[in-house]
Amino acid sequence: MTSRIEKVDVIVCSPSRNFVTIKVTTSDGLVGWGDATLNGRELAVASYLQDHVAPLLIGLDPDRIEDIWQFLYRGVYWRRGPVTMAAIGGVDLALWDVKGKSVNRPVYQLLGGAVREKILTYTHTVGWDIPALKDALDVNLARGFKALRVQSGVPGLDSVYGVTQGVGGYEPATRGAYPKLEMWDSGKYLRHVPKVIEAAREHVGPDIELLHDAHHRLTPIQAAQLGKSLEPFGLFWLEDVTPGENQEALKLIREHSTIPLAIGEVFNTIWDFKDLIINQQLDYVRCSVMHAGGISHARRIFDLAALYGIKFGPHGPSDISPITMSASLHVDLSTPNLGIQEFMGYDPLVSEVFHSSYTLKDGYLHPGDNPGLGVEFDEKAAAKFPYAPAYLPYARSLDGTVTDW
Ligand code: GCO
Ligand code: MG
Repeated sequence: MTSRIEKVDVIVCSPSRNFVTIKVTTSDGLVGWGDATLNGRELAVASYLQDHVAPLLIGLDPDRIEDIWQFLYRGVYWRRGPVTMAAIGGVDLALWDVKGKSVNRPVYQLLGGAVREKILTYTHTVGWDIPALKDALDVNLARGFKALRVQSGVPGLDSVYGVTQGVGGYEPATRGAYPKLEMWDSGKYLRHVPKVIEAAREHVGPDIELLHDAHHRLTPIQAAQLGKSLEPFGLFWLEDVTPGENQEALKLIREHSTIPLAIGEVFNTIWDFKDLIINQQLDYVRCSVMHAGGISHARRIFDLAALYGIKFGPHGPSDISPITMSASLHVDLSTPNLGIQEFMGYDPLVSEVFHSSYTLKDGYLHPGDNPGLGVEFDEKAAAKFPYAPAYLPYARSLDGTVTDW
Protein backbone atom coordinates (compact mmCIF):
# COMPACT_ATOMS: atom_id res chain seq x y z
CA MET A 1 0.00 0.00 0.00
CA THR A 2 1.23 3.48 -0.78
CA SER A 3 2.58 5.36 2.17
CA ARG A 4 0.92 8.68 3.13
CA ILE A 5 2.05 11.77 4.97
CA GLU A 6 0.24 11.50 8.27
CA LYS A 7 1.60 14.39 10.28
CA VAL A 8 3.71 17.50 9.79
CA ASP A 9 5.18 19.30 12.80
CA VAL A 10 7.14 22.52 12.83
CA ILE A 11 9.54 23.01 15.73
CA VAL A 12 11.42 26.23 16.49
CA CYS A 13 14.24 25.83 18.99
CA SER A 14 17.26 27.82 20.04
CA PRO A 15 20.28 25.80 21.17
CA SER A 16 22.56 28.91 21.11
CA ARG A 17 20.70 30.20 18.02
CA ASN A 18 17.30 29.72 16.39
CA PHE A 19 16.47 26.85 14.04
CA VAL A 20 13.22 25.92 12.29
CA THR A 21 12.82 22.15 11.90
CA ILE A 22 10.13 20.22 10.03
CA LYS A 23 9.12 16.72 11.06
CA VAL A 24 7.24 14.65 8.48
CA THR A 25 5.70 11.43 9.80
CA THR A 26 4.39 8.85 7.34
CA SER A 27 1.73 6.17 7.63
CA ASP A 28 4.41 3.48 7.61
CA GLY A 29 6.06 5.01 10.63
CA LEU A 30 8.99 6.78 8.99
CA VAL A 31 10.09 10.20 10.19
CA GLY A 32 11.87 12.69 7.92
CA TRP A 33 13.60 15.82 9.19
CA GLY A 34 13.91 19.07 7.26
CA ASP A 35 15.48 22.45 8.05
CA ALA A 36 13.73 25.72 7.14
CA THR A 37 15.79 28.20 9.14
CA LEU A 38 15.86 31.79 7.86
CA ASN A 39 18.11 33.86 10.08
CA GLY A 40 16.11 36.59 11.87
CA ARG A 41 12.83 35.61 10.14
CA GLU A 42 12.37 32.19 11.73
CA LEU A 43 8.80 32.69 12.87
CA ALA A 44 7.68 33.91 9.44
CA VAL A 45 8.81 30.62 7.88
CA ALA A 46 7.35 28.61 10.78
CA SER A 47 3.96 30.27 10.22
CA TYR A 48 4.15 29.81 6.44
CA LEU A 49 4.75 26.12 7.05
CA GLN A 50 2.38 25.59 9.92
CA ASP A 51 -0.53 27.64 8.62
CA HIS A 52 -0.25 27.31 4.85
CA VAL A 53 1.81 24.24 3.92
CA ALA A 54 1.39 21.54 6.57
CA PRO A 55 -2.39 21.16 6.00
CA LEU A 56 -1.78 20.63 2.25
CA LEU A 57 0.68 17.82 2.82
CA ILE A 58 -1.50 15.54 4.91
CA GLY A 59 -2.52 12.48 2.90
CA LEU A 60 0.01 13.00 0.07
CA ASP A 61 2.38 10.25 -1.06
CA PRO A 62 5.83 11.14 0.42
CA ASP A 63 7.56 9.31 -2.46
CA ARG A 64 6.37 11.94 -4.92
CA ILE A 65 8.98 14.53 -3.93
CA GLU A 66 9.07 16.27 -7.29
CA ASP A 67 5.30 16.47 -7.60
CA ILE A 68 5.03 17.93 -4.09
CA TRP A 69 7.72 20.48 -5.00
CA GLN A 70 5.81 21.47 -8.14
CA PHE A 71 2.59 21.73 -6.14
CA LEU A 72 4.15 24.00 -3.50
CA TYR A 73 6.00 26.19 -6.03
CA ARG A 74 4.16 26.24 -9.36
CA GLY A 75 0.78 25.55 -7.86
CA VAL A 76 0.89 28.66 -5.67
CA TYR A 77 0.20 32.16 -6.99
CA TRP A 78 2.92 33.87 -4.86
CA ARG A 79 6.25 32.44 -5.90
CA ARG A 80 9.88 32.77 -4.87
CA GLY A 81 11.24 34.89 -2.04
CA PRO A 82 13.26 33.71 0.95
CA VAL A 83 10.34 32.80 3.23
CA THR A 84 8.50 30.73 0.62
CA MET A 85 11.63 29.04 -0.68
CA ALA A 86 12.99 28.20 2.79
CA ALA A 87 9.64 26.58 3.57
CA ILE A 88 9.56 24.59 0.30
CA GLY A 89 13.22 23.69 0.75
CA GLY A 90 12.59 22.45 4.27
CA VAL A 91 9.75 20.19 3.14
CA ASP A 92 11.92 18.91 0.28
CA LEU A 93 14.74 17.96 2.68
CA ALA A 94 12.34 16.13 4.99
CA LEU A 95 10.95 14.16 2.02
CA TRP A 96 14.41 13.18 0.77
CA ASP A 97 15.18 12.05 4.32
CA VAL A 98 12.02 9.90 4.29
CA LYS A 99 12.87 8.45 0.87
CA GLY A 100 16.39 7.52 1.93
CA LYS A 101 15.09 5.87 5.07
CA SER A 102 12.38 4.01 3.13
CA VAL A 103 14.99 2.27 0.96
CA ASN A 104 17.68 2.22 3.65
CA ARG A 105 20.19 4.22 1.60
CA PRO A 106 21.97 7.54 2.16
CA VAL A 107 20.51 10.28 -0.03
CA TYR A 108 23.70 10.72 -2.10
CA GLN A 109 23.17 7.18 -3.41
CA LEU A 110 19.72 8.16 -4.65
CA LEU A 111 21.24 11.18 -6.43
CA GLY A 112 23.47 8.94 -8.55
CA GLY A 113 26.16 7.97 -6.05
CA ALA A 114 29.50 9.52 -5.12
CA VAL A 115 31.54 11.25 -7.83
CA ARG A 116 34.33 12.04 -5.35
CA GLU A 117 35.69 10.55 -2.14
CA LYS A 118 35.49 13.65 0.04
CA ILE A 119 34.34 17.26 0.00
CA LEU A 120 36.81 20.15 0.07
CA THR A 121 35.67 22.48 2.84
CA TYR A 122 36.51 25.98 4.01
CA THR A 123 35.94 27.47 7.40
CA HIS A 124 35.93 30.99 8.82
CA THR A 125 39.11 32.57 10.12
CA VAL A 126 38.79 35.90 11.90
CA GLY A 127 41.23 38.20 13.64
CA TRP A 128 40.57 41.74 14.77
CA ASP A 129 44.10 42.70 13.68
CA ILE A 130 46.74 40.97 11.57
CA PRO A 131 48.62 39.28 14.47
CA ALA A 132 45.32 37.88 15.80
CA LEU A 133 44.40 36.74 12.30
CA LYS A 134 47.71 34.89 11.94
CA ASP A 135 47.00 33.08 15.20
CA ALA A 136 43.53 32.16 13.97
CA LEU A 137 44.99 30.92 10.68
CA ASP A 138 47.37 28.69 12.64
CA VAL A 139 44.50 27.26 14.67
CA ASN A 140 42.50 26.36 11.54
CA LEU A 141 45.55 24.98 9.73
CA ALA A 142 46.23 22.77 12.75
CA ARG A 143 42.61 21.56 12.46
CA GLY A 144 43.52 20.36 8.97
CA PHE A 145 41.66 22.89 6.81
CA LYS A 146 43.04 23.38 3.30
CA ALA A 147 40.86 26.42 2.58
CA LEU A 148 40.17 29.39 4.83
CA ARG A 149 37.89 32.40 4.64
CA VAL A 150 39.75 35.41 5.99
CA GLN A 151 38.03 38.42 7.62
CA SER A 152 39.49 41.07 9.90
CA GLY A 153 38.75 44.30 11.72
CA VAL A 154 39.24 47.64 9.96
CA PRO A 155 41.28 50.41 11.63
CA GLY A 156 38.97 53.28 12.57
CA LEU A 157 35.83 51.10 12.85
CA ASP A 158 34.68 49.86 16.26
CA SER A 159 33.13 46.65 15.01
CA VAL A 160 32.97 44.74 11.74
CA TYR A 161 30.32 42.15 10.87
CA GLY A 162 31.57 38.62 11.33
CA VAL A 163 34.75 39.54 13.20
CA THR A 164 35.06 38.95 16.92
CA GLN A 165 37.40 41.12 18.91
CA GLY A 166 38.44 38.41 21.34
CA VAL A 167 39.20 34.78 20.68
CA GLY A 168 36.71 32.31 19.23
CA GLY A 169 34.16 32.39 16.46
CA TYR A 170 31.14 34.56 15.95
CA GLU A 171 27.41 34.14 15.72
CA PRO A 172 25.82 36.04 12.83
CA ALA A 173 22.78 37.09 14.91
CA THR A 174 22.74 38.73 18.32
CA ARG A 175 20.03 37.84 20.82
CA GLY A 176 17.64 40.66 21.57
CA ALA A 177 14.52 42.18 20.06
CA TYR A 178 16.32 44.86 18.05
CA PRO A 179 19.20 44.55 15.54
CA LYS A 180 22.55 45.87 16.72
CA LEU A 181 23.95 48.93 14.90
CA GLU A 182 27.44 48.84 13.40
CA MET A 183 29.20 51.77 11.73
CA TRP A 184 30.71 51.09 8.31
CA ASP A 185 33.09 52.88 5.98
CA SER A 186 33.89 51.30 2.62
CA GLY A 187 36.90 53.59 2.05
CA LYS A 188 38.62 52.45 5.25
CA TYR A 189 37.80 48.84 4.41
CA LEU A 190 39.12 49.11 0.84
CA ARG A 191 42.37 50.68 2.00
CA HIS A 192 42.92 47.99 4.63
CA VAL A 193 41.76 44.68 3.19
CA PRO A 194 44.58 44.15 0.62
CA LYS A 195 47.08 44.32 3.50
CA VAL A 196 45.09 41.66 5.35
CA ILE A 197 44.91 39.25 2.43
CA GLU A 198 48.58 39.83 1.59
CA ALA A 199 49.57 39.03 5.19
CA ALA A 200 47.36 35.94 5.17
CA ARG A 201 48.87 34.69 1.91
CA GLU A 202 52.41 35.25 3.19
CA HIS A 203 51.52 33.41 6.38
CA VAL A 204 49.89 30.29 4.87
CA GLY A 205 52.06 29.93 1.74
CA PRO A 206 50.88 29.23 -1.82
CA ASP A 207 49.01 25.94 -1.32
CA ILE A 208 46.24 26.88 1.07
CA GLU A 209 43.10 28.31 -0.55
CA LEU A 210 42.04 31.73 0.75
CA LEU A 211 38.57 33.24 0.40
CA HIS A 212 37.08 36.59 1.39
CA ASP A 213 33.49 37.84 1.83
CA ALA A 214 32.57 41.51 1.28
CA HIS A 215 28.95 40.97 2.45
CA HIS A 216 27.36 43.09 -0.31
CA ARG A 217 28.77 46.36 1.00
CA LEU A 218 30.48 47.88 -2.07
CA THR A 219 29.45 49.89 -5.11
CA PRO A 220 30.29 48.29 -8.48
CA ILE A 221 33.41 50.38 -9.09
CA GLN A 222 34.63 49.85 -5.52
CA ALA A 223 34.15 46.13 -6.02
CA ALA A 224 36.15 46.31 -9.26
CA GLN A 225 38.94 48.11 -7.40
CA LEU A 226 38.89 45.47 -4.69
CA GLY A 227 39.03 42.63 -7.22
CA LYS A 228 42.00 44.24 -8.91
CA SER A 229 43.85 44.93 -5.68
CA LEU A 230 43.41 41.35 -4.43
CA GLU A 231 44.42 39.67 -7.71
CA PRO A 232 48.08 39.15 -6.76
CA PHE A 233 47.13 37.03 -3.75
CA GLY A 234 45.41 34.22 -5.66
CA LEU A 235 42.05 34.11 -3.89
CA PHE A 236 39.86 31.04 -4.42
CA TRP A 237 36.93 33.46 -4.50
CA LEU A 238 35.78 36.93 -3.58
CA GLU A 239 32.23 36.71 -2.29
CA ASP A 240 29.21 39.02 -2.45
CA VAL A 241 31.02 42.18 -3.44
CA THR A 242 27.87 44.10 -4.39
CA PRO A 243 24.20 43.80 -3.37
CA GLY A 244 22.49 40.82 -4.99
CA GLU A 245 19.72 42.78 -6.73
CA ASN A 246 21.98 44.56 -9.22
CA GLN A 247 23.28 41.68 -11.28
CA GLU A 248 24.54 43.99 -14.03
CA ALA A 249 27.19 45.21 -11.60
CA LEU A 250 29.13 41.99 -11.97
CA LYS A 251 29.75 42.78 -15.67
CA LEU A 252 31.58 45.91 -14.72
CA ILE A 253 33.64 44.08 -12.10
CA ARG A 254 34.57 41.41 -14.67
CA GLU A 255 35.82 44.08 -17.08
CA HIS A 256 38.41 45.12 -14.54
CA SER A 257 39.48 41.96 -12.79
CA THR A 258 39.96 38.23 -13.24
CA ILE A 259 39.27 37.54 -9.56
CA PRO A 260 36.83 34.59 -9.20
CA LEU A 261 33.43 35.85 -8.05
CA ALA A 262 30.99 34.00 -5.79
CA ILE A 263 27.48 35.30 -5.26
CA GLY A 264 24.04 34.07 -4.33
CA GLU A 265 23.53 33.21 -0.68
CA VAL A 266 20.52 35.53 -0.76
CA PHE A 267 19.20 34.09 -4.05
CA ASN A 268 16.69 31.30 -3.93
CA THR A 269 15.61 30.13 -7.38
CA ILE A 270 17.13 29.21 -10.73
CA TRP A 271 15.56 32.42 -12.05
CA ASP A 272 17.74 34.51 -9.74
CA PHE A 273 20.84 32.82 -11.17
CA LYS A 274 19.83 32.34 -14.80
CA ASP A 275 21.23 35.54 -16.33
CA LEU A 276 24.36 35.50 -14.20
CA ILE A 277 25.07 31.95 -15.30
CA ILE A 278 24.35 32.25 -19.01
CA ASN A 279 26.26 35.55 -19.22
CA GLN A 280 29.10 34.00 -17.23
CA GLN A 281 29.16 36.82 -14.71
CA LEU A 282 30.00 34.62 -11.75
CA ASP A 283 32.32 31.70 -11.02
CA TYR A 284 30.62 30.12 -8.01
CA VAL A 285 26.92 29.71 -7.29
CA ARG A 286 26.59 30.33 -3.57
CA CYS A 287 23.04 29.50 -2.57
CA SER A 288 22.27 27.25 0.36
CA VAL A 289 20.71 23.98 -0.71
CA MET A 290 17.69 24.65 1.54
CA HIS A 291 17.14 28.35 0.78
CA ALA A 292 17.17 27.47 -2.93
CA GLY A 293 14.15 25.20 -2.59
CA GLY A 294 15.90 22.08 -1.32
CA ILE A 295 17.80 19.32 -3.08
CA SER A 296 15.20 19.07 -5.86
CA HIS A 297 15.65 22.66 -7.01
CA ALA A 298 19.23 23.52 -5.99
CA ARG A 299 20.66 20.71 -8.07
CA ARG A 300 18.96 22.16 -11.17
CA ILE A 301 20.77 25.46 -10.55
CA PHE A 302 24.06 23.62 -10.17
CA ASP A 303 23.43 21.67 -13.39
CA LEU A 304 22.70 24.86 -15.33
CA ALA A 305 25.95 26.31 -13.97
CA ALA A 306 27.86 23.20 -15.09
CA LEU A 307 27.01 23.92 -18.74
CA TYR A 308 29.15 27.05 -18.48
CA GLY A 309 32.03 25.65 -16.43
CA ILE A 310 30.68 27.42 -13.34
CA LYS A 311 31.00 25.62 -10.01
CA PHE A 312 28.94 25.76 -6.84
CA GLY A 313 29.92 26.34 -3.23
CA PRO A 314 26.93 25.89 -0.94
CA HIS A 315 26.28 28.36 1.85
CA GLY A 316 27.14 26.70 5.16
CA PRO A 317 27.01 29.21 8.03
CA SER A 318 25.90 28.39 11.57
CA ASP A 319 22.47 29.81 10.75
CA ILE A 320 21.37 26.84 8.69
CA SER A 321 20.91 23.71 10.75
CA PRO A 322 22.99 20.52 10.51
CA ILE A 323 20.12 19.08 8.44
CA THR A 324 20.82 21.54 5.61
CA MET A 325 24.54 21.05 6.12
CA SER A 326 24.07 17.34 5.63
CA ALA A 327 21.76 17.79 2.61
CA SER A 328 24.45 19.97 1.01
CA LEU A 329 27.01 17.24 1.58
CA HIS A 330 24.84 14.62 -0.16
CA VAL A 331 24.55 16.96 -3.16
CA ASP A 332 28.26 17.87 -3.02
CA LEU A 333 29.32 14.24 -3.01
CA SER A 334 27.18 13.33 -6.00
CA THR A 335 27.41 16.43 -8.24
CA PRO A 336 30.41 16.84 -10.57
CA ASN A 337 30.81 20.65 -10.54
CA LEU A 338 31.34 21.17 -6.80
CA GLY A 339 33.81 23.96 -6.05
CA ILE A 340 33.95 23.95 -2.28
CA GLN A 341 31.64 23.59 0.75
CA GLU A 342 31.45 26.21 3.49
CA PHE A 343 31.48 24.85 7.03
CA MET A 344 31.33 27.48 9.72
CA GLY A 345 30.74 24.94 12.49
CA TYR A 346 28.28 25.04 15.39
CA ASP A 347 28.11 25.89 19.05
CA PRO A 348 28.42 22.66 21.11
CA LEU A 349 24.78 23.03 22.26
CA VAL A 350 23.64 22.39 18.67
CA SER A 351 24.83 18.78 18.82
CA GLU A 352 22.65 18.18 21.88
CA VAL A 353 19.64 18.64 19.59
CA PHE A 354 20.90 17.56 16.15
CA HIS A 355 22.66 14.19 16.02
CA SER A 356 24.59 14.17 12.75
CA SER A 357 26.45 11.44 10.92
CA TYR A 358 28.66 13.67 8.79
CA THR A 359 32.38 13.76 9.49
CA LEU A 360 35.12 16.35 9.07
CA LYS A 361 38.65 15.06 8.55
CA ASP A 362 41.74 16.93 7.35
CA GLY A 363 39.65 19.73 5.89
CA TYR A 364 37.25 17.45 4.02
CA LEU A 365 33.64 16.62 4.90
CA HIS A 366 31.67 13.46 4.15
CA PRO A 367 27.93 12.96 4.81
CA GLY A 368 28.32 9.42 6.18
CA ASP A 369 26.29 6.40 5.14
CA ASN A 370 23.29 6.52 7.45
CA PRO A 371 19.96 6.12 5.62
CA GLY A 372 18.37 9.41 4.55
CA LEU A 373 20.17 12.67 5.26
CA GLY A 374 21.85 11.29 8.37
CA VAL A 375 20.67 13.86 10.93
CA GLU A 376 18.26 12.98 13.72
CA PHE A 377 16.54 15.73 15.71
CA ASP A 378 16.06 15.23 19.46
CA GLU A 379 12.70 16.79 20.30
CA LYS A 380 13.13 16.42 24.05
CA ALA A 381 16.49 18.19 23.98
CA ALA A 382 15.05 20.88 21.67
CA ALA A 383 12.30 21.64 24.19
CA LYS A 384 14.98 22.85 26.62
CA PHE A 385 15.89 25.67 24.21
CA PRO A 386 12.86 27.81 23.35
CA TYR A 387 12.89 30.45 20.58
CA ALA A 388 14.65 33.68 21.51
CA PRO A 389 14.53 36.69 19.15
CA ALA A 390 17.92 37.34 17.52
CA TYR A 391 18.91 39.47 14.57
CA LEU A 392 21.80 40.18 12.26
CA PRO A 393 23.25 43.63 12.89
CA TYR A 394 22.61 46.48 10.47
CA ALA A 395 25.07 49.15 9.43
CA ARG A 396 25.15 52.91 8.92
CA SER A 397 27.97 54.83 7.28
CA LEU A 398 29.84 57.39 9.37
CA ASP A 399 27.38 60.18 8.43
CA GLY A 400 24.45 58.08 9.67
CA THR A 401 23.06 56.73 6.37
CA VAL A 402 21.86 53.11 6.39
CA THR A 403 24.23 51.05 4.23
CA ASP A 404 23.68 47.96 2.11
CA TRP A 405 23.77 44.54 3.61
C1 GCO B 1 28.61 33.40 4.82
C2 GCO B 1 27.60 34.41 5.13
C3 GCO B 1 27.12 34.50 6.54
C4 GCO B 1 25.83 35.32 6.50
C5 GCO B 1 24.77 34.76 7.39
C6 GCO B 1 23.50 35.57 7.30
O1 GCO B 1 29.23 33.57 3.80
O2 GCO B 1 28.71 32.45 5.58
O3 GCO B 1 27.84 35.64 4.55
O4 GCO B 1 28.12 35.04 7.34
O5 GCO B 1 26.08 36.63 6.80
O6 GCO B 1 24.56 33.45 7.00
O7 GCO B 1 22.45 34.91 7.88
MG1 MG C 1 28.67 35.17 2.64
